[in-house]
Amino acid sequence: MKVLLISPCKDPERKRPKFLMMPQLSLHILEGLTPPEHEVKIVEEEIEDINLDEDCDLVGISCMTANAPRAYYLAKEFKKRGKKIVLGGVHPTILPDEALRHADSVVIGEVEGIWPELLEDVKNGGLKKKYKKPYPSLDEYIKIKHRKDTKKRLFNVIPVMTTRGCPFNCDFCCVHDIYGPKIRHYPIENVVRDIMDAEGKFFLFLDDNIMGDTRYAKKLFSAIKPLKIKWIGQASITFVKDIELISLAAASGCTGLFFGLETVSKSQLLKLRKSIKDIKKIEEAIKKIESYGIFFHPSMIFGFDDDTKDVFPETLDFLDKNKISSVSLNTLTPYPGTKTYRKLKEERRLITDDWKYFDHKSVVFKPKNMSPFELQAGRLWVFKEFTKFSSMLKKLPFHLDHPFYHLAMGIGHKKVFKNEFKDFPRLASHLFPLSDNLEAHYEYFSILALSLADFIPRNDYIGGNKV
Ligand code: B12
Repeated sequence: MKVLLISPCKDPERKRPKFLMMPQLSLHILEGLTPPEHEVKIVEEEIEDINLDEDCDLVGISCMTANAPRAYYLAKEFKKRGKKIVLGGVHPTILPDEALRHADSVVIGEVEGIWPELLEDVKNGGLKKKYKKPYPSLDEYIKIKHRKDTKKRLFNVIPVMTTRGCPFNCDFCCVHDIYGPKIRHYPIENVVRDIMDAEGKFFLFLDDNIMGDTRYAKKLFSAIKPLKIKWIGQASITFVKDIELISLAAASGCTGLFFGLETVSKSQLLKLRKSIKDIKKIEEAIKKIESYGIFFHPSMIFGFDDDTKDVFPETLDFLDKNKISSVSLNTLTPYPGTKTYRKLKEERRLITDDWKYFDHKSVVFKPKNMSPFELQAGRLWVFKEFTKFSSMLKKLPFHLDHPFYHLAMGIGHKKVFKNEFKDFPRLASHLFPLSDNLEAHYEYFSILALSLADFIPRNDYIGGNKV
């Protein structure tokens, strides 16, 4: 059989630059699990076009919520051409019945232990509607082919996984439900083998928290140290409390970590399930992490119920004060399957159910203490201020150990900001009844939004404290 595996982009009209796109891992795992009698082709739509008339028997499409509408469109087109369709990934796992309306079959959750059986079923004409095998063992070594193609993207970074599952159950996150509350590990020898097989130098651990199980993490870092690689990943800020762990991470080549910091609002921090809830302690943790040569990348969320418009200048002051070079700025997004989604739905605060807006940039609900438009514009205002050249240069003396990385990050962020600035009316079009006309006047609306957000009383703040 010929199997076509697709990762759809959110909007084919607005693809991101190829070099900024992180390579896929899930479809390469599917390819690795495919028995040799079948032929596999992988298409990542962010970087290449999809041929709807591709010669194939089965089309497998992976999607998150934001690109689900595009996945459903592609499913419809391939179905019209007589292909069998199977959908998998985060969104079909959360809403399998919705996904089934667009496909012949849905894989709920992880695909290990399912894929060869599913292919047999297609071959024998017995494809089932749903496949589910919760929390499979990760012991089998799956050889990832074609690492060479993926190496050419995003600083040549190669994606690798070492664990799945998350014990935390944050209100706005679906990972706990998808991968389970228990952390499951890949055998360390398989991770080492995967890294060696990839023949690369720079790796990204996709784990939600690479330090989630400290005993495993310590063993892993000791095992990869001799490989002399550089790596980045995601972690919880608690790990700074364990000096042995932080030293081992740094010695094994860790150069940067992504932290879900979420907010600098004192009252909101107390409500979140966070290990460090005090801003001063967070600032000390940042200094400690950086003292080990590890770059600190926080991810912030705007729009919690405790957030007022003050959250925008407060966040910017925090980023300035701590000389942060790179950051993810998100609006709170109530993903289906999360407590946040259920709460906002119950309170009738959702303003759209069009999944394409569920991307952390658009606002899809009514915030408590500001209008949806103020939330959307306020986030963009922080992004604008953060990416000013003057801000980048002011922080440069504090990044003399990695000056090029600091500047490259700054320039990359500026490019993303410019794209989002242009895209603002589309991202906000669902907030206005005249949405059809907005596209034509996007420049005008972007300027309006930014100047509106400029009313935020930034001068009232010094170092994050109102004076
Ligand atoms: C890496 C990553 C990214 C990368 C993706 C790189 C890439 N090219 O794949 C980047 C940075 C681009 C990214 C972007 C975004 N991401 Co992201 N991302 C992740 C992360 C950390 C890991 C995903 C991953 O690769 N896992 C490893 C693979 C092996 O696991 P998997 O994808 O789940 O695949 C398994 C199964 O789902 C299944 N499967 C998957 N696909 C298919 C397909 C078929 C046919 C079958 C049968 C099975 C199957 O088999 C796989 C193996 O078991 C997850 C967190 C997480 N734990 O999942 C968040 C996560 C998936 N992302 C999320 C979000 C919100 C986003 C963004 C909207 C964020 C933003 N601010 O823009 C964008 C959306 C991009 C888009 N496409 O529109 C959310 C998704 C929530 C949701 N309901 O959609 C997650 C869950 C994070 C979170 N904690 O909320 N992301």
